[in-house]
Amino acid sequence: MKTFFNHLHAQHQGQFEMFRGALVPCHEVPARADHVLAELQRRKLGEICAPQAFDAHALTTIHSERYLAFLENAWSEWVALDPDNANRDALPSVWPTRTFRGDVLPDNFAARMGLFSFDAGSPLTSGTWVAARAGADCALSAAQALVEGDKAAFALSRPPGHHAGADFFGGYCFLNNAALAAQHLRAAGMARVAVLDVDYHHGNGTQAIFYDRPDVFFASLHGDPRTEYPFFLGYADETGAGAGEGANLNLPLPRGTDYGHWSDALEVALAAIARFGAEALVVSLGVDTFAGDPISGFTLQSDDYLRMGERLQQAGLPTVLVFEGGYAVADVGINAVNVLQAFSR
Ligand code: 6XA
Ligand code: ZN
Repeated sequence: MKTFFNHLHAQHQGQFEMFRGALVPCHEVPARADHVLAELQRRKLGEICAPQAFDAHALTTIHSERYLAFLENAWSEWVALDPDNANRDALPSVWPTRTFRGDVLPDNFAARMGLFSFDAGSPLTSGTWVAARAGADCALSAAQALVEGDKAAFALSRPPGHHAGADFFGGYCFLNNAALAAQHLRAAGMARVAVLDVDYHHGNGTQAIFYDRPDVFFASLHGDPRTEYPFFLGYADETGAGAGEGANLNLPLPRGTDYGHWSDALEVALAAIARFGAEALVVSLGVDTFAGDPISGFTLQSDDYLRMGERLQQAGLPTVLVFEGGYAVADVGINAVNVLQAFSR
């Protein structure tokens, strides 16, 4: 399986995130992707490819133009406010919650940061746009590899994507790589595409992007949002809307879930994807389900990722795997590559 590696990922290097009431060093660090790349190379697993450059139109299929324009220019606006800002990341601190207006685009930069985000855990840095943009190219290139006949492809990039919506960032995510890949497959003629999100956290952005669409099925296994981030989406009663009714499946699981129970939920998701009649699969591959993950609550072991990869492969669909979360940095490469290796066998 080819890996499309984002060689610009380290341009996004946040310093601090707001976490449990304090500014703490970012969990989402460049070493994560480097460990995955090193492990792929160590096991000689497939070719490492540079992504193809896609034009802006590929992004506007998923993200709003005003959000993309904001993201692209945000760093220069931030530094223009105060030259000292060049040394500190931008974090939002005010949001339009219920009863406020979301239709007005304020001039004030802090206000626009809030309009286009949903948490204070996702620092916007000097290289965020460049890294996220190249990551989108990786996801699109992986999808294009399927269009050209490859059975599977891996997009190895960060920042991750599944929390990013059509016009907001959050949860360390800026551009929704999995959604971009799914949409690319649709545009290339695959009538029905499924996104399976196995990250510990619910992929609220992906769900929202496809919620009213009958052509893209979204299934997610994740920590129960009653206790786990992102809290405000990911419940079992979210089944899709309008023409998309029935094309959304959430399988929230309690903290402490091990692979035995997790894989029961995986069977439910894969059965639903098979019933849906997907012609291709996009997997949001977060490995923060690992027992050693510092911000998550499941108890998967490294060997379980081999079983996961084997089972995903048995679904028998052309598959794009997109790297998402996973913060036990020293184990992230082993766990992610276990999935890929078992998938490739
Ligand atoms: C709250 C935790 C963000 C979770 C990011 C993640 N700051 N999402 O791994 O999949
Ligand atoms: Zn996650």
